[in-house]
Amino acid sequence: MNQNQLKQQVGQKAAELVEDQTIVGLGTGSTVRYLVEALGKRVAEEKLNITGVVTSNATADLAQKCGIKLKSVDEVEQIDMTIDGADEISADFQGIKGGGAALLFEKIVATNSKKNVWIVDQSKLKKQLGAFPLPVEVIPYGSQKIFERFQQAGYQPTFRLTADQQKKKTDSGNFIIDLHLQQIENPQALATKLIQQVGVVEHGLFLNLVNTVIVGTPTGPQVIT
Ligand code: ABF
Repeated sequence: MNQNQLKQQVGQKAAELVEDQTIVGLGTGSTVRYLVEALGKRVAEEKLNITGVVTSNATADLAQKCGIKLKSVDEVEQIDMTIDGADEISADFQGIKGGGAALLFEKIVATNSKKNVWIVDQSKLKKQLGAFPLPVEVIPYGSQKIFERFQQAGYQPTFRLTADQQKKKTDSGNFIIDLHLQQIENPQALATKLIQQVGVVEHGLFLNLVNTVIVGTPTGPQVIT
């Protein structure tokens, strides 16, 4: 099975977990695309009655196309379950997210959810975090100063760029600086250090947040809780 088939496998498996009359956080990325399409099918065919809370403009557009009712995170009491992708998951269920530049809204939705489920293909499972560049969302004003401080700290920073080599803007109009750390010995310590930097809005270390991981494998989806 290729990577897309594994993504489809877990997206469809996660859609089966969604209960009627619930509020579902919908993440961002190509794996979540399969989830949203599968949920749209259930809404149309089974009359599944759910409300989606999105984490990016891209997911909002897709969910609307799939006929899923949407509300903002501030319009719901609490989210029953959020299903999202991830870029890396360590053996102790810590994660790096933000490859899709949606980490801020993803973390807002995740921290307002009763339960978080990540859907990934096997390639995302790592012993330790860090091989995937860690995204850090920064406000534009003063971002060059933050970038230089990250350089001095040895974090090997790069600004996330668009196809035409402009600094990419997130849905909130911020920049992303990716830190090429290779390995992160102490994610909690790094998370604390990053968030203390004035001008840093949020980072892609998702720690102690996920409850269930669904992993796509050639023998079928593995649900790990
Ligand atoms: C999103 O899922 C992002 O945080 C992360 O980058 C992405 C993984 O993307 P994909 O499913 O396309 O591999 O939550």
